Amino acid sequence: MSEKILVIGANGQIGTELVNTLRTIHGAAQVIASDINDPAYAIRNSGPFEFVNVLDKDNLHHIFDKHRPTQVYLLAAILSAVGEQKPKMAWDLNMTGLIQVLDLAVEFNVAKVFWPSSIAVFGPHSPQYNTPQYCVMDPNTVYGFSKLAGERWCEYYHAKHGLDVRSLRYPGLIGWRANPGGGTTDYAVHIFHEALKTGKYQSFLSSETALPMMYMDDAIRATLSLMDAPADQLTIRSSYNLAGLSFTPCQLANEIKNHLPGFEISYADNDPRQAIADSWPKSIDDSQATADWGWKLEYDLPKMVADMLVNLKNVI
Ligand code: AKB
Repeated sequence: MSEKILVIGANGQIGTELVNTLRTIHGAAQVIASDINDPAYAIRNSGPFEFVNVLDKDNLHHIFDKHRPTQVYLLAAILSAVGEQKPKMAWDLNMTGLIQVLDLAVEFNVAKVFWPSSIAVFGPHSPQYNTPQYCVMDPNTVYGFSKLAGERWCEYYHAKHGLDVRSLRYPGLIGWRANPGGGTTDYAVHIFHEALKTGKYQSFLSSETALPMMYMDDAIRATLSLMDAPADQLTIRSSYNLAGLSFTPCQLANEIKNHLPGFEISYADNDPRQAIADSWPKSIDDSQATADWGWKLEYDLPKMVADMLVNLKNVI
């Protein structure tokens, strides 16, 4: 059966990469990109596009009815840093948007739904190192607890409605094709842009703040592997831990210096994103993803930095 795939929130950091990969695999016409804003440059002319506001149920219903998707990726969300500036809006978008899409997926018999969760579901009392799949979870950002509640809704729709919904707890994502939009891990993308443009960067996180991160190629591969896995192999219907690699701003800067020896890093004091980062895990245990659907990371820090610099140099 040929797939018809609807990507909601296609303009974002994950969406622009995912849409292009899905179009390569399934054909451009089979992948409907949608967003509340004009299509991002990276997906503008590569296939069909619809304007969608996930908070507008009639609009969403019309799009489901028109395209009858077999798979839906719901990527529209407000991330951690912006979420703290607009807490009610973040809750509304992240929660109402998800529930409306889950309802429509049930109504239109969508075969599979993907929804991203995050390492932000963990909080200050979660184990900080090698954070397990199941542990204390007390997120203290609106983004974090909207993702945790969203995970519960996903598991609930799977249990009550038989909806095949799948999810990953993404670490911070690093890619050269698109910019991140308002997260705590954004420094790890901005640093590359500034290293190439100006040769220096001021990190808003302190030099020793370790966080789990992942190169976009690995993140897209993880997403598609999870979506391709046989349903009966999946033991987690909330969201799978995904580890990536853990490093500090200082370690990332040192790796960049191996390619750009004159690069200079400095560190800002008192950025509100520091407290968010301090409440998140430093490393993650993703052994369940490996056991259930064979997950294996490909990009370590040196490989990621080399690939980022080579590709970004050609587009900025
Ligand atoms: C953020 O920093 O908010 C996101 C995330 C880790 O989910 N990149």
